Amino acid sequence: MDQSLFTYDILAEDPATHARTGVLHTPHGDVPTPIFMPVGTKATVKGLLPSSLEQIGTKILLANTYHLSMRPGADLIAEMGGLHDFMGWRHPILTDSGGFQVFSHEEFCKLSNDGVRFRAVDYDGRWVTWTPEDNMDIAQKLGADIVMQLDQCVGYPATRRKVERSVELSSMWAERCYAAHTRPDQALFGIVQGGMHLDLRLRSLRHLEEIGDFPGYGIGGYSVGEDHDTMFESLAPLVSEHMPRTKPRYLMGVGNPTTLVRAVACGVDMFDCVLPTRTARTGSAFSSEGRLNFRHARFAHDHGPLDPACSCPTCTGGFSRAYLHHLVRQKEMLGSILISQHNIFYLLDLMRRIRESVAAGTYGAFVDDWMASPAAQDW
Ligand code: PRF
Ligand code: ZN
Repeated sequence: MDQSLFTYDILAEDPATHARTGVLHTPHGDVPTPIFMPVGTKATVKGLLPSSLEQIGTKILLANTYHLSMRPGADLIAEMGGLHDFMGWRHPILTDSGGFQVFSHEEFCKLSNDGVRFRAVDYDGRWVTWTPEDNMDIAQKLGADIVMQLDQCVGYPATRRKVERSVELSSMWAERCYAAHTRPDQALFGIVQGGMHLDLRLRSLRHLEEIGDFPGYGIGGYSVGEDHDTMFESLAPLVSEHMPRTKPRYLMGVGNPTTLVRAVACGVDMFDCVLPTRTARTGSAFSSEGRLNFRHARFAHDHGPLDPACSCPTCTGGFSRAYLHHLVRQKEMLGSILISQHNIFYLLDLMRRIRESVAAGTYGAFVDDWMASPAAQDW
């Protein structure tokens, strides 16, 4: 299919690392890369207005096919003019297939070559059957700019046999998604699986390249219980040596700041994660000083802003740490809102600084400085 609406221009490549910076063109606007995509699973980034998301620099949002197909349903969203109109977001949107959510309840999930049968445990518990064609039908009704193939993600640790089977299934499903996908104003990305086994990852990638000309590739099956070094052992060679240079590469479900910095150095272009919003709702904030939890009594009398190094509306809006502590302790929704706003800004601003550094050819030094800073702690 003609996907000429989705060209990817690489603007600069860093000389010392595999990082690159570029622009992904979509029907709802351009996305600069590397980019972080805030997660709006149910067609809302919890607690944030679209205008706030714009204000803090969001370029593209992520939503989820599984959740939206359960409620309010893909037909209803199509009737309302598609996801952009429905949620009042005029900029690019990516929808994940929902495979990941389905498999997170493994005991209620039956796989076959033909697709997946699962219990919608987050909703009314009914059994749902999805073929790859069903999944593409939903994705095309929702109408996001970018949609992901149906895939199987396995946790860690897993037997090699199980990972191998997930690669086989995901490849079969990729082929059927590719054939079923017809919207020319929407890009379909394939997803590379293969767990921590580089040879299985390469097999998965080769299958996708044989199927056709995907305009971009997801990298699934990481951040599923392994430690970071285990992840980078296969991720680094996969991305820097084997994935096609001219296509965007999207590392799915990864969003802790240090992992972003390291993955960009391998050549990853896109990320999403619930971490900034989910942890905000427990009072946890990213900061230049590392992780801060506003439940902690040490903030009770603190006049300062959340992060003096941050220029987001929370940090420049006159809200003291003492006030944030009070809101979090009282479970006031404004606490979640203010910290979510800050956490998303923090990642978006980090990505902006990364893009500038890659464009300047100084990303090697950026990574070294980051790793030596208090912000580099693990989440
Ligand atoms: N597949 C899909 N979505 C995902 C993942 C995956 O493997 C992950 C794994 N980190 C997050 N989201 N379709
Ligand atoms: Zn801030």
